[in-house]
Amino acid sequence: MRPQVAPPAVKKPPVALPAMDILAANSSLPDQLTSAGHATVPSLYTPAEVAALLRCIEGAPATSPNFRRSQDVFAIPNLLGEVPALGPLLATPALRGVLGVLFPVGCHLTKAIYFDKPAGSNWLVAWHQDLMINVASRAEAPGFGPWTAKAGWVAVQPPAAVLENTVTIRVHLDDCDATNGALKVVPGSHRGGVVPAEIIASHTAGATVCAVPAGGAMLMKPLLLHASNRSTGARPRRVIHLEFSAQELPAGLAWRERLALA
Ligand SMILES: O=C(O)CCC(=O)C(=O)O
Repeated sequence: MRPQVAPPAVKKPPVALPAMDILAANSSLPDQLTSAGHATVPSLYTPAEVAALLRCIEGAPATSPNFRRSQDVFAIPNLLGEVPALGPLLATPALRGVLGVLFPVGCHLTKAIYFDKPAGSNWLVAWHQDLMINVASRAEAPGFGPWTAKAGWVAVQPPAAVLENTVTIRVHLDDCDATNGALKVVPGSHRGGVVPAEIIASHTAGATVCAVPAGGAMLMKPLLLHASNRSTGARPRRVIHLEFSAQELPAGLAWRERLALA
């Protein structure tokens, strides 16, 4: 009798969730964002999708003056303008599903930045809220201001309603915890509106660290107080920071990076 040989084990690739399951798995996100101002989606991208995102970023010619590279920081603002091939890789059914839950009437991308916190770097971010939006050019509109303009970039603080309508999705490309610069947040702090800079330090009791696995995403409202420590470990911390909104700007103002990704 011929010996029975077990067939080689086949490692199945992670299966994408059907649309109904994405909806069910993420149905509590709007409530979490309303109450705590942040939430975690532990597996938004599969390992293969993360690898493809990293290949795309690493393969981009780093000649643009917009790429900010130093020993401590590597950041690419206007990420999808600089590396357009990332758009289709990011717009998976899972991301579209989450956006559908967050913005049932549709939304657009308003900002995209790639951040690396290289191992051993000294980069940290002090407590702050994300108050500014990037616009194509300056135009006076009620409730918009103050303005800043730097190196061809025009930014403005919009009325709180615009910020309240925005959700940031930080896609983590590495496992991230307190040792490699995970974001710290003050849960619920977005509900207090804009906190004057001089009293932010007195509002950080109750801060929590948002650890996120590679392929996961951390979601937050821009008015949430947040910060990040320098990395103390040897692991990188690569993040794609995406901001989405359903908000249209008043006549004369336009989002600088507006893109229909969803
Ligand atoms: O990625 C970080 O560590 C901080 C980024 C941040 O605070 C921001 O983009 O507003």
